[in-house]
Amino acid sequence: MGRVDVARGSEGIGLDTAVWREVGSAGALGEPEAHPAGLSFDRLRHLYRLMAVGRRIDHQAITLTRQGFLGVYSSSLGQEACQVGPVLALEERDWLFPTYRDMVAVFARGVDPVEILALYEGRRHNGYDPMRHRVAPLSVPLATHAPHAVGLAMAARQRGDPVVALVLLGDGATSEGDAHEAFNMAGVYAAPCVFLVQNNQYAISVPLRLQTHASAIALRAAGYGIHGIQVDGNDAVSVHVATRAALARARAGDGPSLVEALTYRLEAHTTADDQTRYRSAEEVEHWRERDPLPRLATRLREAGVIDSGFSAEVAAEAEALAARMRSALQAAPPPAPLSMFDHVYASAPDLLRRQRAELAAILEAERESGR
Ligand SMILES: Cc1ncc(C[n+]2csc(CCOP(=O)(O)OP(=O)(O)O)c2C)c(N)n1
Ligand SMILES: [Mg+2]
Repeated sequence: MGRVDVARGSEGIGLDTAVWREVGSAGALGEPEAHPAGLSFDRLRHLYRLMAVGRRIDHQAITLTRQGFLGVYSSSLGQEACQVGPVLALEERDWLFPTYRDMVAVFARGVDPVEILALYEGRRHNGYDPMRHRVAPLSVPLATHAPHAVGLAMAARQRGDPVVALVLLGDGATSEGDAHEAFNMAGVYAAPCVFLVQNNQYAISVPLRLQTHASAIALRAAGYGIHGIQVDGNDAVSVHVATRAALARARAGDGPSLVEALTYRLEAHTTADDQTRYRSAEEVEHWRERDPLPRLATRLREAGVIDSGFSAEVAAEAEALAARMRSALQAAPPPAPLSMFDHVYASAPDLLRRQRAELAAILEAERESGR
């Protein structure tokens, strides 16, 4: 198990308080500090609703993969607070840069899960319109979307457009050169970016201790001269409010932040992974007890924010969406083979044009021979 102690958060303090640690000017993590959350009951209910529905559609995606309707899927079970909390802190004009792990985050941004899953279906490179939702395509190459986000944020700034880019990336992705380049460039140019690292303690089978010898990923912020925060990523209120503060800082021109959200993925890396080969059932159980969804639900119920009627309403909404995913994905016709060449280049290079022509000729010959 990782060396981190995640069991902090604002539990026991109240829903009107968020807790996080900041990297101080001496380059060390400070003590956990409490901040006013300022969330209305409606906002808290919205947070819970998206997390609960997100969990249901995540599970549906796993089932659809087992049934052969998706090629592969990477679940975010247990990471719902990190997925929904930060996204709810975005303004409409902001941009989100997600990874393959972040279907629930993109759903929280308002994108139809059927469109999000087009990537896993292997049907299209990307199923939704990035410009319409201000959500970049799900990045499968680790951290390559981080420099893109910095570029977008810098461009927006030059145009006087108050846009902030929120980049989601994993603990393993922070070992990539692209992450370093993005953190550094964002720091130098005070780009309005927030890098939210979902530290789920594994990069596939590789535990955090083999990714970094540092005691926390947030500490890296000091080396780039940017703001660093470490927050309990299983505490939805804290991760939402901490990201909101980082976004406000970026929007005010005070530069980027690196937010490390401590969490745990309760499912295997993807549907193609066997997690029993690298971690124990006891370890997973330990984290299941810290599951962010029941944790939030209990607090909301105790505070009178939600009741059984509301939970039933959310469950029905989740079931309806899962049913729509099933019918849409099961009924979808196979993609036109030539569409794989679309949207790769603005103007295709010769080699790709030749490959396309070759495939078109093969398809035509097959059609003529009636195969
Ligand atoms: C540039 C690059 N190298 C390797 C891979 C293969 N790969 C896919 S996911 C993964 C682990 C990533 O771990 P982390 O960043 O912690 O994200 P998580 O999957 O835990 O959400 C690796 C190595 C890749 N997708 N891209
Ligand atoms: Mg990870």
